[in-house]
Amino acid sequence: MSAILVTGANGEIGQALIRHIHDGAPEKPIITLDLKPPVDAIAPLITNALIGDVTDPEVCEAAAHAHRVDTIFHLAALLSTRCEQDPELCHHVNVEGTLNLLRLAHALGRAYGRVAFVFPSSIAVYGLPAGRNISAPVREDEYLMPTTMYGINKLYCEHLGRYYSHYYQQEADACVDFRALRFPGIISAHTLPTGGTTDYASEMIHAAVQGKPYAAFVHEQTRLPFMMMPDAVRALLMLAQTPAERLTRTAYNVNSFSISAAEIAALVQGQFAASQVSFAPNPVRQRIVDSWPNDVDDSTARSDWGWSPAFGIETAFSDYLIPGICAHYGVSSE
Ligand code: AKB
Repeated sequence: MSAILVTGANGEIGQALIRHIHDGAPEKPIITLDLKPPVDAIAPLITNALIGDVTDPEVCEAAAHAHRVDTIFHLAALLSTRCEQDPELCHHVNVEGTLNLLRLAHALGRAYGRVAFVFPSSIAVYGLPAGRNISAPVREDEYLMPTTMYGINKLYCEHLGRYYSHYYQQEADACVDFRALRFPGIISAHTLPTGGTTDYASEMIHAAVQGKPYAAFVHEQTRLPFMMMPDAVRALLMLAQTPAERLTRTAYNVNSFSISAAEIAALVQGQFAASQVSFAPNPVRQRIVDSWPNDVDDSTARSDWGWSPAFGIETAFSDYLIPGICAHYGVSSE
C-alpha cells in the first residue's frame, strides 16, 4: 500500500493530521520527518519516523521510495514572528525545504505515478496597505504584496508548487499535483503554537483555562480570520482528495470566522469569570497582523470542492475549545 509523508510531524497541524489520518485509515503507512523524534501522542501511529532537516536533500529519499509515498503533506515551516527574528534562516527552511520536497515529489511521481503535494499556505501572503481600509473579504488574487519574510516565502512556494505541477523542465506529463490552502489563524484545544503572530488567540484561551493571567501582544481591536484545528485538518484532507478536474486554482482561501481579540477575551471571560486578560501590544507583532486581512473570501473553495467549516464562533467555543482544553488540563468546564 502506498504511504503518506508528513513533514513537520511534531507541529500543531502535523500532530492533529496524523491522528486524523490514522483514525480514518489505521492501515495506511505514515512516514514522518521532523527535527525531533515524534512526541508520545503520535509516535505509535507512525510507520517510519525520520529525524532530520527538510533542507537535507537525502533525508527522506530512500524511505519515501521504499514506502512508495504517493501523498506529501509538507507542513514543516518557521512561522511569521520567528521569521522576522531571523529572515534568512526562515527563507532557508521555508523555501529550500519546500523546493527539496517538491524535487522528491517529482522523482517519486516519475517512478510510480503522480504524487499529491498538499501545502499549508497562509493569510500572510496578503499585504494590506497601511490603514487596512478594506471593506470586503479579500479574494485570492488581491493584495498579494506580503510584508513579512514568512508571507513572501509562502507566496513564492505556491508559485514553486504551480511550476512543479505544470511546467517543471517544460515536461508534458506532470509528476506532481500541488495544492495549497491559505490558512487563517488556527486554534487547537490540545497544542499551543510557537513563533506565529496569530498565537495570541490560542495563548489567551489556554491561559484562562489554567487560571493564568495573560497579556495579549496585540490591540484589543485586532480582528483576524480564525479556524479550529479539526476544520483545518478536514480542509487539508478534502483538498487532497478532490479530483484535479474540479480545481480551478492552485491556492485556496479557507475561513471559518473573523473575530477581534476583545471578542475572544469576552468569550473566555464569559466562560471563566476569573480569567485575567490584558492587552500589551508588541509593535513588531502588531505591524505584522495589521498587514493581514481581517477577513478572507473562501467562496471558490466552497464552490470547487465543497468547503464549509464545521465550527462557527459560538460552537467553536462551546463544542470544541472549552470542553477540549478543559479535558486537556484536567479542569472542570462547569
Ligand atoms: C502565523 O501566525 O504565523 C501563522 C499564520 C497566519 O500562517 N498562524
